[in-house]
Amino acid sequence: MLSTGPELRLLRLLSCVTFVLLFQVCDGKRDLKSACTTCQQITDNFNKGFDRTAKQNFGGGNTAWEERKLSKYETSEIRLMEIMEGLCDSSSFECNRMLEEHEEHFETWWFKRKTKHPDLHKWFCIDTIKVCCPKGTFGPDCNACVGGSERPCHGNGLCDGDGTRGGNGQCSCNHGYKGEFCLDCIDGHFSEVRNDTFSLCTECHSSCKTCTGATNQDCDECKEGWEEDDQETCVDVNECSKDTSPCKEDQYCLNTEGSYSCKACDRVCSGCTGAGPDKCQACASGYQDTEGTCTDVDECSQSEPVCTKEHQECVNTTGSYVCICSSGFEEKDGECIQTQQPGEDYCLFKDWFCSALALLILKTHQGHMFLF
Ligand SMILES: *[C@@H]1O[C@H](CO)[C@@H](O)[C@H](O)[C@H]1NC(C)=O
Ligand SMILES: *[C@H]1O[C@@H](CO)[C@H](O)[C@@H](O)[C@@H]1NC(C)=O
Repeated sequence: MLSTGPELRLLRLLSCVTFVLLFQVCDGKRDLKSACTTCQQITDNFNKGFDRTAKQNFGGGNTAWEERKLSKYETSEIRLMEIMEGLCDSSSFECNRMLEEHEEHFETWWFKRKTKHPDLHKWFCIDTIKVCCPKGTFGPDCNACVGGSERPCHGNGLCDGDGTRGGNGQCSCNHGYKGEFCLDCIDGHFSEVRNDTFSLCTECHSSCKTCTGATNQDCDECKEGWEEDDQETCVDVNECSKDTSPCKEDQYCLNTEGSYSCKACDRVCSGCTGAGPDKCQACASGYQDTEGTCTDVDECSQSEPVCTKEHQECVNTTGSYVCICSSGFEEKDGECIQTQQPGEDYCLFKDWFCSALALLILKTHQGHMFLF
């Protein structure tokens, strides 16, 4: 026997590797799904083209001759070609490849199958080239989705691979539902209606963690930030009314439904009970209480002077004050000294100039003395 087995297998492996590189078709699932999407686009575009060419060629008031010509066009190769031109975007590689590969099927359908199989998607994508499955089914053999093909996932989720030759038929449930069949309710939802094939989950009241009905009296357990009152109803906890505030010293507490927030006090306050300069517990330094509101203190007009050095002046600022030197004085080493007049600069220069000149004369004399 010739060893065709291993050779064939090697050949198949090689061609598969080539395909992976060229088209990535060996990596099954995703591409099986996308092949169906591509096919669906093609048949959708075919139907659009079919409608377009129909409108184009009905003018109204046709003569018998024109009508004969039209009815001929309706089923003509020319019309088919016109429709075929609009099936793929020139940029869509997948689409053009599929079309090229199966072009003859369109002619077959157009001339021979159209009347018996009017649904092109079903005839072409599902039954002929087998890249799609009927709705509610999935995978190579078009098996029913979890929950059945009539209402996959019992109408509460998406079936993986639904309508394609790919996927595994498992459900990913819509929000509110869980479980293999999407019949169970997630926490925070309760079951309003439920039997073997139907389930309706509705969101609990915002105060409930789990519940049996829609109001805050139907909670099994209160959510964090809510507590049961004596009627077993979940009511908001006022975090701000507790003995110790949950907020920092320079913040006030604001209660909200199921929670609270901390807001910064006005800057004129040292601690506060709310927003604004009139909600201070005490005034910040540099501010004083005037009729229940904290206002800026003018430190400069206090009986006890705050800027005490000689030639110093006080300037009031918001929340504080600064000491500056009076005009004609400037700050030097923490003291206010008199600003120098322009004339004195020259005087200084003159002194230096004279000393230098004197030194030069002396040196010259020494030179002479050395020379002689
Ligand atoms: C389940 O409930 C739905 C909705 O109420 C109903 O239409 C359906 O007939 C019920 N099925 C069974 C098996 O009871
Ligand atoms: C400082 O003084 C007080 C009191 O007279 C005023 O109300 C402030 O507006 C003032 N602050 C500044 C920056 O001038």
